[in-house]
Amino acid sequence: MTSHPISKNTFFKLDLLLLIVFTFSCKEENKKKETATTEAKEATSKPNIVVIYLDDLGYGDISANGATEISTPNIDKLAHGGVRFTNGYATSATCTPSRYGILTGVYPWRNKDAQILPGTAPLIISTEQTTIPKMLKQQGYTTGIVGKWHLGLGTGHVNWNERVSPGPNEVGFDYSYIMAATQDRVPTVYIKGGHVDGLDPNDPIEVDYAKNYEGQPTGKDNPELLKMKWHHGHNNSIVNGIPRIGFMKGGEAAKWKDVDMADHFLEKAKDYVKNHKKEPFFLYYALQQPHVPRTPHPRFVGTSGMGPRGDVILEADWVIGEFIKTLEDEKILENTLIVFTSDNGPVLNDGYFDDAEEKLGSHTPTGGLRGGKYSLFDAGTHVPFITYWKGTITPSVSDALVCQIDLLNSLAKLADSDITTDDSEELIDVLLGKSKIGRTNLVLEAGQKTALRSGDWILIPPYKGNPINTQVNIELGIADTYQLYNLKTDRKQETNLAASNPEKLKEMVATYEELRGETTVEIKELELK
Ligand code: NG6
Ligand code: CA
Repeated sequence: MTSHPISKNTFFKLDLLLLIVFTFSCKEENKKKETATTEAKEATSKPNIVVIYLDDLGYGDISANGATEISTPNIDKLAHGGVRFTNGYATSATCTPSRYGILTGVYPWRNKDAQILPGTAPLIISTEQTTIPKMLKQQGYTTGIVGKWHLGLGTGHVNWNERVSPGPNEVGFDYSYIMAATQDRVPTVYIKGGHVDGLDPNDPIEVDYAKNYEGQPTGKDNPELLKMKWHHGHNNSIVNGIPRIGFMKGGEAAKWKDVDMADHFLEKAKDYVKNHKKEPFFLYYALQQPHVPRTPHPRFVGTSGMGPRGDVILEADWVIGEFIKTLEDEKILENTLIVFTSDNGPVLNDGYFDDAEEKLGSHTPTGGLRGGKYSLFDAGTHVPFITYWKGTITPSVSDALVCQIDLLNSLAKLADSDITTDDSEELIDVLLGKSKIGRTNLVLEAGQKTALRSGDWILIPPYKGNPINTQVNIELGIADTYQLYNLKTDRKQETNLAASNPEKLKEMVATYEELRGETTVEIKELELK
């Protein structure tokens, strides 16, 4: 039987077809591979960058840093999957200067206006100045802020019923959804792209920090209206039963609900991620916890057993978990560098009766460091500091000295920008866990007084003033003589070595003087010796 000629031909044709299909699919495959490599290349050269910034969270407030009385599993996941810094610093012991430092890469003590601001203060970042979002924008990033601002708005008198500017949008943020100052300061409204969100034009807002509006109740005169009692300060306008700092009238429909703030900001942060997942983005997500007034959502009330301060830390931890889940769901977690830190150290009673002291138990928000918020002692500025980048950062613990002010030069390096500031140090390898050589020197600030950390040593120059802020019950680090501590051997700053180690003192004073550019009388005396 001879084979059928047609069938032979058909086989031949089939072979050819298969070959063509194979070659084509190989080419397609290669093309796919090529695109994947380019994408991967782009992914590592331009990762999304998220800064998660807590407000008044202490070094010891997270279980990753040793807290045993409170559990923060979501923050711990970042810490255990990334670099957990044991010597990470904010520039300052209060909010406004630290926020100035982290965003501009400039020491806040260089700007006399970088002090805790009222809600009516003008913007303290110059629109000409370098900022992280501005630098990243030049590198093709889209930039956003969600949460606490507290760097001033406008140029003088603000009309809250018109677009408020300059503000975050004028210093580099494409998108902004903020609270102007703090949760305890008026105006108690959210501001979106400069406009008060949900404002009824028939109910205009007025804000004044000097005098009340006629007929408006205050915390001081109307204690019967209060759901939360004030301890010191915080006795002006009442919003949601909470007395605030400053006076405010109108804007009823726009007023925030304190207990919903965490969910509200989370929604905005999640939306931001979803809307920008296809472009490299920078998100500065500034949570309000655990700053006063501490107002956990009812879901979290009583969950910590430590009163509202513990409850809002758990709430913040949950929020962070939800936020990370969003990055995961959108499949961009592996292409996102997350920096987690806090603007300053912890405080218990910061002006309201909220059981923070009474229900603390054996929890130590400072993690055993001395002082707290407002203090030149270490707990004022030595804060939780974590970097996380799934698949890129190898988990480790780093003792390197790093400061939030270093983000500017470091992120510039990461994003291939040559923009830098003099005060910021380029430490991207340290932040990514590839090097453990951090800064040598860092000038720390509290209430516009400064100290020096150099290696393991801390120098606090002599200052006049009360050594303790009795209202918040925190030692400020103020003394009329030099203080010199070695953090390595004396983490609690209990032993002042200034008298016993004059050599080190002299060296530290010289470094401090050089960095600060000023000479105190006492320093001159030292030089004469
Ligand atoms: C203080 C407030 C304090 C807090 C702080 C700012 C009083 C008596 N105390 O002036 O409650 O709001 O300012 O905190 O008003 S920060 O974290 O934003 O710097
Ligand atoms: Ca703060």
